[in-house]
Formats: sequence, structure tokens, C-alpha cells
Amino acid sequence: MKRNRLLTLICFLAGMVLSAEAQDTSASKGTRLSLIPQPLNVIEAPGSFSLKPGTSIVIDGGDKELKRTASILSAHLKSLTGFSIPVKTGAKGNVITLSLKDAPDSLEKEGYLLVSTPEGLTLRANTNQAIFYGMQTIYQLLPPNGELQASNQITIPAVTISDKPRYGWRGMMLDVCRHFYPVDFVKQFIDYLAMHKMNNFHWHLTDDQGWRIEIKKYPNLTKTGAWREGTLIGAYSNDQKFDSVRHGGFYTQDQIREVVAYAKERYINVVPEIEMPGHAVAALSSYPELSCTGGPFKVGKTWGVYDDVFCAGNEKTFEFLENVLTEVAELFPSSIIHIGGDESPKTRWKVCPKCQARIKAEGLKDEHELQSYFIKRIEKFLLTKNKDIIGWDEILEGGLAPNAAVMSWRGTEGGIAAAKQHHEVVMSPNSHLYFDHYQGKASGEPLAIGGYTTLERVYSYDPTPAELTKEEAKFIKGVQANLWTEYIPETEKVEYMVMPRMAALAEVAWTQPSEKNWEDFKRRMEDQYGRYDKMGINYSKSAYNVRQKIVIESARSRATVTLSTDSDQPQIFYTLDGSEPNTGSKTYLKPFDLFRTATVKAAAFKNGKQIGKTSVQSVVFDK
Ligand code: TNX
Repeated sequence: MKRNRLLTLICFLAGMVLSAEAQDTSASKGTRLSLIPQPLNVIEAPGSFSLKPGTSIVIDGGDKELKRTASILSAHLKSLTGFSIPVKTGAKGNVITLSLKDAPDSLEKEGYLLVSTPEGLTLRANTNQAIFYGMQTIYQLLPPNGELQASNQITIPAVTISDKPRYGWRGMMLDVCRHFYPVDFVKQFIDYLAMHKMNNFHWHLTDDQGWRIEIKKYPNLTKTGAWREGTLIGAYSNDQKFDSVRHGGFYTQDQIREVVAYAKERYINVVPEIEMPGHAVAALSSYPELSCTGGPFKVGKTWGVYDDVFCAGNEKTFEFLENVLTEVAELFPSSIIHIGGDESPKTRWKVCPKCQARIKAEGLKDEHELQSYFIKRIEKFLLTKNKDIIGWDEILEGGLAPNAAVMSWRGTEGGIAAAKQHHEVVMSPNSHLYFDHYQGKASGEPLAIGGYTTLERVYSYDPTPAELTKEEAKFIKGVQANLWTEYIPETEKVEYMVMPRMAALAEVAWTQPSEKNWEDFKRRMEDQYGRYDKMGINYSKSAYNVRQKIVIESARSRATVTLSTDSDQPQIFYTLDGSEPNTGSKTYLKPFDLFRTATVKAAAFKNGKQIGKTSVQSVVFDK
């Protein structure tokens, strides 16, 4: 009888998962929840589940991984409540149940079902990975502030959540070559991915300015290639100046294994990137015989694209790369390896006798086909190691390797072309997902490479291009953002550039378009900022900066000013006389008109305190 009731409930909930589009759960007024990414289906109910002394976590017996997840949950809840919530394999009373049994098939591999009632809280899924995601949701159901310790009870609102992700590849790339970050920070970065329900960490390990992975067979890669004698000061310009501070570092193979294991415990796959044939100056400084000219070379001190690349005519290049990739394939369990392929000038190849001989011998049309030959050969080798390849969209030029997946960065065209050819695609266009770009007006931001990618712009991105048919769209495996680190020397700045845009990315990657809602996202972000605060993350507060849109109508000698932010219902105050705005200044309620020269200074306030930077815009009326 009891079991029948359970089955009925499960069938009902399974139906709920499938009929997600019919429900409108987002932006529900009066909600007590602030979940990021927004789940597929949320039904709130009155009442709540209470964590109190005597509460326990019950798991299925015999599953070690489930036990580990339950212990993490237990430790987290203890840190909040002060009392212990033990993990058991059977208990009655006030319990949190984590179970891999009886979860609806419709949840697939990464979906979970969470039911919180005054009687208990139950989390079900088909895999431990999905239980882990459900646990992230439980964390977000807890009050985000620090007042928990005071009471002897914490409540979790009564709610039924059935959830699963939109895409199977939800990731972020971190470039550790332009600037090197210690292992502990890499782990922290992985923690950030995990809390946002992401599952791929793309680790950009080799580039012109540094080789960052120990390769036993080629010690010079890290003896020479991991260090540069200085770094460009300030922004890239024609008149470059360098500091003379030796910069570098690398990860030993033990450290790599440690990071991979750490990520695995958080259900994150680590995709290593070994760049070829371009972005290879650090490798060529270590082994100049692998170039077309023979060198010598120095590890890059400036940014951009270097002409010296691996020689495609030299058999030694392939021997070297195959040996490197053999060690890489052993270190990383990932079924896919990133081989770069971007920004590889053909300057040297055009005049290199060996490269030209190869073009002739292989019957290739030009240097683009030579690059295609290069990548195909590497793909063939990696298939012997049971690894597929993914490369930047330049690998389309001269013909895609038969099994290659494409990472579309120069907009979405490469991704669209690859999907049409039935190759798998990960979207990471620089138009929306380059977190090295400015997230606010440059004058109010630390130095960045360029661009203008606000929180709202990230949020607005849809990884599945409208141009694709339903069949072709299946090849869009997912989405990731990239953090290139030319201008990011410190880990604090990594956090600043990545957060909170990672929250918007998480929702782009996880949430179905029907459940996305920018207005509601801004509301939920207020609690997310609280979570970041508690974790001590140096996130950017640029979403609180006021944007000024000024539309000039010359015929009427009128300028209309619209003020906005990327935050929830900001209180905006402004002045027109050049003075600093404060809570006594004019309150912004709606767009207003100017008829004479003015300097608009505006800022957002919360509880009487300024929360964003003051934005300044002058409007000059000239007779
Ligand atoms: C292009 S995106 C690059 C990187 C730079 C980045 C800066 C890509 C595949 N290549 O080497 O760091 O632009 O935004």
C-alpha cells in the first residue's frame, strides 16, 4: 500500500518533469526561493521542513559515493547549525533522505527530484552526480544570510523541485598560461563551477607565454618554457613597455592528478588543452628544432599572435606531440582533449621547405589544408588512446577532421557550420561569453582586454542558434565561457572577472528558455551575492553601476535620459549640477528630458548606502 502510494507520487512527479513547459514557475511573486540556475520545475507549498537537533540524513545502504555526498551535506549543515546531523542507513523521525532508488527515468543522468515537506526532505536521482546537484539546490534553499547560528532551528521551505539541465556540456575555460595561478586557486575555481552545477573545466595549459604542465619526457618544457623574463605593462599598444619580473610556474603531474581527482569528486570533467600548431612559442623556446626556422626563441612577454608555430613538415613535431599527448591522455580521464588550433599564422609554413614538401607529398592545396592535415593526424593518434578531439573553430578551415568537435569562439558561425556538418559543438562566442571583456563602462573597471559584456548580455545568450534545424541543433552539446588572462595577474581579479557572470552562464547552460527570466534573475542574484559574500569571493559589483542611455533629439533641442542597472529594483539618485549624488538628490523614477547643458551623475543605493559606482555623463547643448 505504502509502496503504491510512493509509485503514484513518482509517476505524478515524472509527469511533472515532462510537462515542464506547461507550468509557469519563474518570476513567481511572493516566492521564498532564490535558486540559481533556475530549475526546470518548482512548485511551492505552505509550511517548511525544519532542521533541528535530532534530524538525520538517511541514505541507501552500500553506496560509498552517496555516503560521501551525505557526509559533505552533514558537515555543511553542522557548520551552519552548530549541531550534528548524522548520516544513517535507516532512521525514523525528522529525516533528510538521499536515494538512488525509484527516481523517474525522465530525470536522466543529471536530473534530480527534491521534495521538502514539514514531514521530511527527500532527494532522489538516478546518479550520484545528480544527487550532488540536488545538494547544491538544498544549500540554496537555506537562508543565505549569516543569522543561522543564533536559532536552534533552520527551515527549508516546502517545495517540490524536479530539475534537469538543458545542455550536457556546461563549462568554463581558465587560461593559466598568460598568468599562472597556484593549485589551491585552481581547486577554488572548480568549487565555483560546482556550486553553479557546471560539469566541465577546460584547462588551457600551453601557450606562447608559458607551458604549464610537467611532461616527463621533455623536461625543458617546464625548465625553460614555464618561465618568461618579463611581462607587458598595461594595455597592448604600439609602444610596448615590459617589466623585468620573471613570471611563471607549472603543475607537476602529481598536482595535475590531485586537481583531476578534486574535480571528479565534484562531478567535473577536466578537459586539458594543448595548443597546436600555433600559440606554441613557449614549447619552441624549449625545443627550437620543432619550428620552421630553428629559432632561437624566448617565452613570450607580450600578447597577441606569434608567427612562429610548430613546423608541419618536420616528423619530429609529430613525434614530440604524440609523446606529449600520450602523457596527457594518461593524466586526464576526460574522453575529449582540446588541441587548440586557433590563430595559427601560415607565414612560416609558406616559406618553409619542409612544409612545402609536405604539401606536395600529401597533395594538399595550400597551408590551410596543411593545418587540416596536422589536426587530422593528431586526431588519428588520439583515437588510438581512446580520446576524441575538440578544437577552436579555425579547425574548420581546410576541412574538419572526421571526429572533431568544434568550440565556436569567433561568434557562432563556426558552431553553426560544424553542426550542419554533423559535428559536435560547444558554443563559447566572444560576443557573449568572454569574461576577459569589460563588464561595465571601461572608466569604472580595472584594465580588461576590451569588449563590453554585461551581466545582462551574458544572460541573454541562447546557445542553440535559430538557423539550425531540430536535427542539426542536437549537435550543440553545450556552452562555456572563457577567461583569458592577459590582464589578470591576480587570483582576486580572476574572481572579479568571473563573478557574477558565472551565475548568468550557469542559467544559460542549465535552464530551459521557458524558465529563464531576466527580471527574476536579478531578484535571485541579491541572495546569490550574499552567498558569494559568505564565501569571501571578490565578485564584481558592476551590476549596481548605473547605465545612462541618452537619446538626443536635435530638432527639439531635447535629450532624454534613461537610467538603469543590472540589479534588482535599484534606488537610483542623480544630480545635474556635477555634485555627487546622495539619498537627498533627485530620485530616478522614469526617463527624463534635458533642455540645456548638464552633467548627469547617478548612482544606485540600497538601505541608504551607495552600492554602485557613480556614473557621469555630460550633455552639451551647442547653439
Ligand atoms: C583570442 S579565443 C584567443 C586567445 C586570446 C583571446 C583574448 C582564442 C581561441 N584565442 O589566445 O587570449 O583572444 O580575448
